[in-house]
Amino acid sequence: MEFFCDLEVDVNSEETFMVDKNFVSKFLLVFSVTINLSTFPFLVKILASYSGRLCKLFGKSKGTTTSLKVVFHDFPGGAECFELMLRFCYNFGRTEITPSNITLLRCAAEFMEMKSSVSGAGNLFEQTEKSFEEMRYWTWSELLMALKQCQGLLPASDSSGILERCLDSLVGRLALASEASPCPSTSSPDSSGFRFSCDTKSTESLKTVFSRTSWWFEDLLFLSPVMVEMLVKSMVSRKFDHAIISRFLVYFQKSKSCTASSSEKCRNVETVIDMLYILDQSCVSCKSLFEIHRVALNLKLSKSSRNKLENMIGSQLDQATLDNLLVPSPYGMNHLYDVNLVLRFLKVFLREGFCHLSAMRLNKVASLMDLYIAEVAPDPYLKPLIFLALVTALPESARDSYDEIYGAVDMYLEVHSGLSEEEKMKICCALNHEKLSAESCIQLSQNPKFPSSSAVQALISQQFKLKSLLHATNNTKSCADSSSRATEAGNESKKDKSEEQVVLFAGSLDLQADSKNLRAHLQGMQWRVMELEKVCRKMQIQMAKIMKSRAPSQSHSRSLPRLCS
Ligand SMILES: *[C@@H]1O[C@H](CO)[C@@H](O)[C@H](O)[C@H]1NC(C)=O
Ligand SMILES: *[C@@H]1O[C@H](CO)[C@@H](O)[C@H](O)[C@H]1NC(C)=O
Ligand SMILES: CC(=O)N[C@H]1CO[C@H](CO)[C@@H](O)[C@@H]1O
Repeated sequence: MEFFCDLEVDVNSEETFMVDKNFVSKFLLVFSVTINLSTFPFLVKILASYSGRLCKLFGKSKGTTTSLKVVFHDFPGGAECFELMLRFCYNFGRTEITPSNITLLRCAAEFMEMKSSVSGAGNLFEQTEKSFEEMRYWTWSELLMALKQCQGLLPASDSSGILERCLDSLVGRLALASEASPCPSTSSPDSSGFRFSCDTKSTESLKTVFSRTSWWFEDLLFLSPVMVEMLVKSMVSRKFDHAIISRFLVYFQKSKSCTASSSEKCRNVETVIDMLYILDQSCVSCKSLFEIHRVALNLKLSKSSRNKLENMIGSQLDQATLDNLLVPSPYGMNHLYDVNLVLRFLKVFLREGFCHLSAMRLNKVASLMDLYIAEVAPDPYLKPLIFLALVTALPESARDSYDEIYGAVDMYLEVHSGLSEEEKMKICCALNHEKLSAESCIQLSQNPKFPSSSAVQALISQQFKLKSLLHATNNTKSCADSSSRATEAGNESKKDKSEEQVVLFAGSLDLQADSKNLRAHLQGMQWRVMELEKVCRKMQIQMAKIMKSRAPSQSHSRSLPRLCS
């Protein structure tokens, strides 16, 4: 049967293939040119003999039309891939499948249903399958090329499983490389069996390790955010070193940010954040997180990614620096720095619970907050409640000294002179007076910006501190007197002096006095407090000496005063 018709195949509205009779011999594709085709049945037969899909289509229209148009909307890989598939057919299934076209052919084979039930043993699907078995012999660049094609063939490459195979192969090679002889270009003798992981931070070899483990970063910059996500998930499931993954993600984000449009940047940053979030957080550098945070300030990130980023930063707030925290306020807020952000960081940091946080980490954050509070205190727009929230965010045990806070409160009261007495009181209550040094206490007691009750509190606590210190010293002394008189006969006179002063101190304090007279009273007392501080310091030194001299026999010298009393 012979009839004239055109075979027109519209592939994804990209290109229209008009097939002419010369095509059979020349493998020529003519685009958008209509040529009558006398040998159509022959072409139909060839194509249909390989493709189940076309077979079904042509079968339906058999003999009834003179012009046939097939429209594919979602042909994987588009025109290029369709052409490869045609070549395979017109070459009667004899073709070489290489890493450069295997993924395209495989996707085409699946789409066109080119399987054994249609064309027997030589079908395209099985031929690609055989070639995939050779994957482990592919070179690195062949693998990269295949991966690149997979990216272009999404989502077909994902649903067919070839993307997963390529990623698996890639991650397998990287894991092998980072474990055994890492960088292909370096052949240092010490490289065998070397393994870098986040908890072995050998300072000396960090640089070489970095170049050894990061040689592939550049090669994978072509990945789209979706592919990065798949790669990282594959790495994580294969227990790939999280420190390296983390560095790759940061590198990826940085490298992409210079060229990308704002919406691309946003997607890149979101992906990087989401992936960093699934890693072991001890492998994610706080510095990098802040860098990402800075980039993200100008982007409209999703709420979920923003929260994740803040959570990651908050949980390692002890690694942050003052500069990191001085983030400008978001548009529309009138205070200078984004204080609410820092409060959110703190909330995350403390979420672990005080008992699970080491004192060292807590102290570090407290010192950082002292610096931060001092920095934001002069901001005239900073509301008392927010300032108070900053000061009270950490438990009192986090700070050994409240001197810095005293300085910040002083500054805050200076700038915000219009505060009500009640507001002032609230802020001053946040000061732990017992943890103020003598100097700060004295300054506070003379400071007209502070409510007088705060001044009283400062001095009472100072007095209390001295008393207990003197008490302890007295006990130690009496103990020393009775048990080791011989070793310190020469220091006797000094102790007598200090005892005199204790008496003086105890006799002159009457803090219940009327608060009008108080300031004058307190000022007069000031020098005595200073003197007593000096004495105390001397006594402490002496005490330490006594303890030392008795150290061999006393294993727990700290409880010495109590033992003797
Ligand atoms: C696949 O690529 C190889 C090498 O580039 C080529 O020889 C072969 O013909 C290609 N296969 C098809 C079906 O086009
Ligand atoms: C010091 O110790 C003696 C007894 O050793 C005691 O009588 C005296 O009250 C103590 N003084 C103080 C200030 O605790
Ligand atoms: C501060 C002081 O005078 N210390 C002396 C206490 O007594 C011992 C033993 O006599 C001396 O060695 C110290 O110098």
